Amino acid sequence: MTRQFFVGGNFKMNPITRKDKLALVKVLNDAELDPAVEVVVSPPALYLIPLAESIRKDIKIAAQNCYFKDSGAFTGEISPAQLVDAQIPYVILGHSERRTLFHETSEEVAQKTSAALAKGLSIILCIGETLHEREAGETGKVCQSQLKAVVDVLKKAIGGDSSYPKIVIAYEPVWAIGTGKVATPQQAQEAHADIRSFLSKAVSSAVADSTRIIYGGSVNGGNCKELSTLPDVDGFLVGGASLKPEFVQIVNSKK
Ligand code: G2H
Repeated sequence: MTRQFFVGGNFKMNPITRKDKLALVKVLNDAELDPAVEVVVSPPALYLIPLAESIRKDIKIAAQNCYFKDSGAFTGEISPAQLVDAQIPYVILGHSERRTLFHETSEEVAQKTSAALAKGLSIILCIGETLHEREAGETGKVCQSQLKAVVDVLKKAIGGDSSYPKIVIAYEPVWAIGTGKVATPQQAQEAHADIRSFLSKAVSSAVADSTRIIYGGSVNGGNCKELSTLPDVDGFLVGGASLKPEFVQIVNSKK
């Protein structure tokens, strides 16, 4: 099964000025990007619509989070329905910064995933273990339990397994995020193969075969090429390096 390579840029709470944003858009708009790659960038909520209006149309936009309700008294939140209305096609859910700093549980991430899928959004679903969990030999167990929460909710949701083509799983070991400490190719391949094998048992071999599993955690222009050749690595979710011109090199890592 051929899975389309996917590269996401997670700008997190950057860039902080309109000028920075414009410079970044110009780099991307002027770049020669591999047309075979699906490219998605995810700015802070404030910039979603202006970025969608100014960036080239072959680059898609993702929100960095959303709530599970459509509307109501939920100060500070954005709903899946509002993202759809704003023509934003993707949302990142379950990023480790949301799980750790904002105490989101796997059950909440699953609830948001289900609500976002029901509105027609595509999801970049982040999972991954902490250093402590890796050292305790719990990488597989942690990733599976984070993923199982979503699998369980989708089993009961309308549409069920038919939702999986709209989910890209981002394996992001927490110890590699923003630390400059990237997973070795062997660590990444092992974790991705393990996630795929879990999907095969928990959902189906067809879903396991077709679901894109991307790697995130200190990906840059220097390490992307080797990681891109791994059989179960279908792309990247890039943080720090997505704010720099080297993001173009990461998009083109298969070229
Ligand atoms: C992981 C990644 C993007 P960075 O959070 O999601 O960030 O590439 O800065 O480690």
